[in-house]
Amino acid sequence: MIKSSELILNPDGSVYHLNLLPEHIAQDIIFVGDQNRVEKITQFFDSIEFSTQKREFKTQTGIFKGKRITVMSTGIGPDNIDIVMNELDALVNIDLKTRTLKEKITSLNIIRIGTSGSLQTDIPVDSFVMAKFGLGLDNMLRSYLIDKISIPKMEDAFIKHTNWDSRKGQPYIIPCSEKLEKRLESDRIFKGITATAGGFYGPQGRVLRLNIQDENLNSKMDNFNFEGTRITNLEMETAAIYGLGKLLGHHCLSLNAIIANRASGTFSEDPYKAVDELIGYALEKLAE
Ligand code: R1P
Repeated sequence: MIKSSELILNPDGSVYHLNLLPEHIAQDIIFVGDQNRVEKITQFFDSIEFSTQKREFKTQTGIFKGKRITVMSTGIGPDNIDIVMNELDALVNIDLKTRTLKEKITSLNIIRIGTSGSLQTDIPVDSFVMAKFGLGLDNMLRSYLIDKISIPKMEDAFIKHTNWDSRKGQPYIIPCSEKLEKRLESDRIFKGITATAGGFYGPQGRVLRLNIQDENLNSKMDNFNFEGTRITNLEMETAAIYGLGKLLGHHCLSLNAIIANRASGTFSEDPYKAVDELIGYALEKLAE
């Protein structure tokens, strides 16, 4: 039995941060960072059966073209992903009344629709990127046992290529769900490695008033190439989603609208349009 200090439930029996009961979520779940993006997606639904919000975690479940889908905001960063993935998993794989593990694992399909900065000059603003791999620079996942799901050969090549300072922890690389990759891919999407940072400024190489540990990291990431796969973009959730998804038995895929190009120093003139287009793209693919 899992103690009440470890799996915290609200008085109505819902999971602590997400405020959800098992019946509130669908098997197909869309993650967004920004809570205001939830309704940008559900506005296209035929009906909405459930809405709630606690802190940055806003959830709506409804029907899009006959398919039941949950849309949920995760807020920013891998630390939030730790909360969202564990609590979502508890909803399907732990009996919340008896606080015991269920015998049969239920696998969720989790698709992130995010915004991100491109690291490559030829991946322009307003394009879409699919993360074939998540590269975690953030360390959150290192609290778990990840040796069986990560890709040491690729990680070692990255560590060597960037001369990574081990005091910052050890980067990890996790693949996406091939099942969802096939379901959501097309010619118009760039594929590669999405790097996930544990912060927005220094951890992503931005200098305002503080010097950073490695000011050349982004350019070293630009030209990292592992057997033909390169790092396409930098954001703050994908690798953490992939890692916890793989460990818990869920299928995960991350799509990002490129709103900034860090290599050329440009920012989209209409970032909302790119995000809206990616939402339309992903919804249609999910409904197929
Ligand atoms: C930073 O501004 C946030 O935007 C990106 C980053 O991953 C981070 O969460 O994604 P979202 O727009 O999905 O939040």
